[in-house]
Amino acid sequence: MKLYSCFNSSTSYRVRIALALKGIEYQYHGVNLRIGEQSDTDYIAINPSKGVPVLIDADGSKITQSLAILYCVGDESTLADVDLIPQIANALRMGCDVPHYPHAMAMYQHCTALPAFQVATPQQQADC
Ligand SMILES: N[C@@H](CCC(=O)N[C@@H](CS)C(=O)NCC(=O)O)C(=O)O
Repeated sequence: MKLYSCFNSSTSYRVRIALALKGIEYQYHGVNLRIGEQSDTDYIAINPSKGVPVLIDADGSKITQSLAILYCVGDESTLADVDLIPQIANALRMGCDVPHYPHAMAMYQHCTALPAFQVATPQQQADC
């Protein structure tokens, strides 16, 4: 299985969390959105929409929408957290007043202490 991902893409981050929660191993392919690698001819052949993430299965099946990937690999009970954690991480990174929302912060702190969430963070990716 291959995952095309950008380390600081929230849609990639949610897929990395879901794959880690399920213990699914994959080859990581970084796509640097900052320098426009999503528009390289080779990458457009993989995803004509010029975005990440893309998951390609061993049989060549390809999914180019993060929510569809979550649906295929996911567990309904974790989908909300998997979606929300990257959004909270971005909000914190951008200096938003997330601590004003104690339930969201509690969920963030609980989830980010779990190994599957930790291996998926932007800082842990090869292209960071
Ligand atoms: N609906 C898509 C949206 C994916 C998306 O917006 N990806 C962003 C990164 S978070 C992207 O690849 N942007 C390309 C660009 O900035 O040119 C999904 O959920 O997978």
